[in-house]
Amino acid sequence: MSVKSEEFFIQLENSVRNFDVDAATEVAQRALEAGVDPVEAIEKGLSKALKQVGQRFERGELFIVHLISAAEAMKAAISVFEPKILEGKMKRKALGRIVIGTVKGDIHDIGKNLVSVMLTAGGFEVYDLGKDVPAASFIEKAREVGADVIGASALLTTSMPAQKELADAISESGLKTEYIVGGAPVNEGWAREINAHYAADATSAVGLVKRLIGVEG
Ligand code: B1M
Repeated sequence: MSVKSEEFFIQLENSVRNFDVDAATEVAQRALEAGVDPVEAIEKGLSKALKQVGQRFERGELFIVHLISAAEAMKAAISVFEPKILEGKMKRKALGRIVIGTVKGDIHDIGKNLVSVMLTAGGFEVYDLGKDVPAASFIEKAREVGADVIGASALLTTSMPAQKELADAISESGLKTEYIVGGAPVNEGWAREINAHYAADATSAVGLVKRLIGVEG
């Protein structure tokens, strides 16, 4: 990682920490112009800051309005990076179909959106159902499009049981789809317990999906 990239990561981190949408947008644009890798910028700058904001919220130093403003700054920068991430990476023929969403009771969607973008950039056809999605909607969409994989994100310990409900719904549906889960409180052990596969971040989700459906590239 170059010194130049490192400087942009710090500026991006600061823009989210300061809840500054304009700065986040402007730094993201300058970072792209300077040739900084957008995925690295999201992981090493923006995500790092949002995690810190979350920790301060947990300690009672910040309020919900701060979480919302920090998320807005992060989203603004991501919308600058997104076209670059997708540029030139879309394969002509889709490697597979994925239905993805954030589970019922959970409205966190920044991480899930990143996973969707990375899977799209990785050559998959992605059907993103959004947030607060009931298990039945995942099943219905997966059946409709002939999905190879269903992916469910959960950011709350209280919404993790909805990942299990979806695992049960998939097995009851008779669908032959693979099931992957992720999100900050989720781990390998939980995934194993509910008969799912686990990806820690958006980049590893792409590798996992490729392995699961046996495609190269
Ligand atoms: Co909330 N929130 N939040 N929040 N929020 C957390 C999750 C929390 C940990 C903060 C804290 O207290 N430290 C805490 C949960 C505690 C717990 O359950 N143990 C919390 C809480 C309590 C809440 C509310 C209940 C607060 C309240 O109302 N009192 C409320 C819940 C509302 C609801 O969902 N019903 C709430 C609301 C919100 C906002 C709306 C304000 C906002 C979300 C905005 C949005 O998403 N559009 C928000 C935010 C921003 C956060 C934090 C600060 C940041 C989350 C984030 O976007 N991270 C978060 C703190 C934290 O996570 N440490 C927090 C960046 C993102 C890139 O990372 O989502 O982890 P992440 O995604 C990663 C990986 O996890 C993985 O890849 C992604 C990219 O690498 N991944 C997958 C994610 N999904 C995947 C799926 C996969 C594979 C990998 O396959 C399918």
